[in-house]
Amino acid sequence: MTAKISLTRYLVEKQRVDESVPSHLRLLIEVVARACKSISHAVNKGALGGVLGTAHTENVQGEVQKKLDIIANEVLIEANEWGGHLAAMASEEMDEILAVPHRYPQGEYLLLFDPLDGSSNIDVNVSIGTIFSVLKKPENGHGQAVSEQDFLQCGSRQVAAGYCIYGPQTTLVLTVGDGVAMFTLDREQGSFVLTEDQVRIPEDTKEFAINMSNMRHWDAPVRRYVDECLEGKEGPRGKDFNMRWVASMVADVHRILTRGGIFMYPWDKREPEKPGKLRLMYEANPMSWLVEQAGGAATNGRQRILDVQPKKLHERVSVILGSKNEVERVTKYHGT
Ligand code: P6P
Repeated sequence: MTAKISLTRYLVEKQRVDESVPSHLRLLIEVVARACKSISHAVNKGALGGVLGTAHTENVQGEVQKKLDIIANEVLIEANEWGGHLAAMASEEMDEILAVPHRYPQGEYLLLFDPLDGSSNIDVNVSIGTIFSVLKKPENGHGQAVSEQDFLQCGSRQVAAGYCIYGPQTTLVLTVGDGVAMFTLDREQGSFVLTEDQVRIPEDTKEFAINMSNMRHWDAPVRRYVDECLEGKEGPRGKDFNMRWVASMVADVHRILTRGGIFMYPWDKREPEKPGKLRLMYEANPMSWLVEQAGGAATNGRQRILDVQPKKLHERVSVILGSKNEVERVTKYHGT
């Protein structure tokens, strides 16, 4: 019986081998993992915990907040503010950044998160998740207060990224820049245990994920790609495709990391002034880094998502990610 590798042991061994996980970053990841365990517990209670339904408030995105959105946000803030590893946090659920209170030591990291992605699925018992991204606070002179500008870094500058999916299993998926590892929550031990390491996404796939109800609003390249998939064996692709759409990015990305596929939430004509629906800093960037670290690709149709220079904290982006050869095909169609 091989020894179970806990998240803590995985991180300690990484820290020992190549310093890719300095002690404060290890603390940060472990604190986020503990917060995800608490969120998983609240999610799993459902109606029994009185946590379903809306909170009758809206977030910065103008979206109605679910009670669990707010609970998850508060759990992550309370878990991370005292440890001395963070300078500030940013969340999909908060308009402004949140600097660590002065009563606690300030750290060198910035934590961004979507506390509960896919919350439209909460009340119908479909998988949801927490997405997180870690940046280093830029050296901007001693004593200068942390600002939103400090967060506006390309996704290629992330030092850790991951998500925790609350589904049939609660699984934490993490990269610190040398591959992707998956840790499943062992509820008897109360710890995350390594269940997959060096995850690889197949370069080809027969499965695409997109919200088909938006078809009439898509730009031509996306329409062409999906039409060719639908033409199946008789069409230019010479093979039949399957379709999935969970409407939880975490669940769709987890499936792609597990068996391949392509996920698309592209720009469309419904709100032409917005580049897309998904948020760059705490949805697209962490998911894109995970996908690239697993051998996949992630673009906005024209450039690598991790190279997009953010201008605003809550800015949106068009997302095409997953099996490398499929993402390259869609991106090529955008160039023609
Ligand atoms: P639609 C969830 O609200 C989310 O941000 C992603 O998790 C998901 O992929 C997408 O929006 C679903 O959007 O328009 O299909 O409901």
